[in-house]
Amino acid sequence: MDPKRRIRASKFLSLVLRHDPARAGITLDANGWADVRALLDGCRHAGRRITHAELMEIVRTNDKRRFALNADSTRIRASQGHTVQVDLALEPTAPPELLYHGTVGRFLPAITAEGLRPMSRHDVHLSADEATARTVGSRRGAPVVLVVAAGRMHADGHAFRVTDNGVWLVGSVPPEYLGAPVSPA
Ligand code: HQG
Repeated sequence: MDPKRRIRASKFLSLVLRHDPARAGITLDANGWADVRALLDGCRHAGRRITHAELMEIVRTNDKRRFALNADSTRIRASQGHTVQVDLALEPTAPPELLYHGTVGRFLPAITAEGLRPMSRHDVHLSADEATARTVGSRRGAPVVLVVAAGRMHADGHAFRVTDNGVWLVGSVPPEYLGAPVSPA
């Protein structure tokens, strides 16, 4: 599959499976799963034809493993990033001592004052390593990476979950758990 076409298709799938299932005329179940056949039919009707083989290739090769299939590959969901209400049914999990959040300088005054908030998504998204956080931040400009005292938060009773693709989720991060921005390597 041509890389440009693959990225375009992957972005459309993220839109449908995270934010706007109606765009492909489908619904997600309570846990965010869509029927693969219905999704492919819906994409075709929306003028965004993706073959079954292409979908499997996208799931397999996606750089951030954004999509997950169920055991018999009849259902698919986005592993994180939703704005539509879904329950990913992930178990609370003890996080590593430190997690990282990539953002940009213009958000720092608000983040320093009120901590990290989920904004339009369900949860604050945190990365297990600094390099990934830097990439996340760079979507919006010159990246700034914040260290989150996840171990201390967990000890204080905050519930963390980790998605199928290794992104850490937490409802919010109060300012007292945020360290000073990490300087670029
Ligand atoms: C910022 C992508 C002001 C926050 C990524 C971020 C990730 C605040 C933005 C996933 C704030 C929200 C999520 C506050 C947080 N005041 N700004 N109190 N608290 N912010 O896109 O973490 O590539 O909803 O710093 O890789 O950037 O799409 O969250 O800049 O894993 O698969 O508000 O989405 O995944 O932005 O990204 P987002 P995010 P994909």
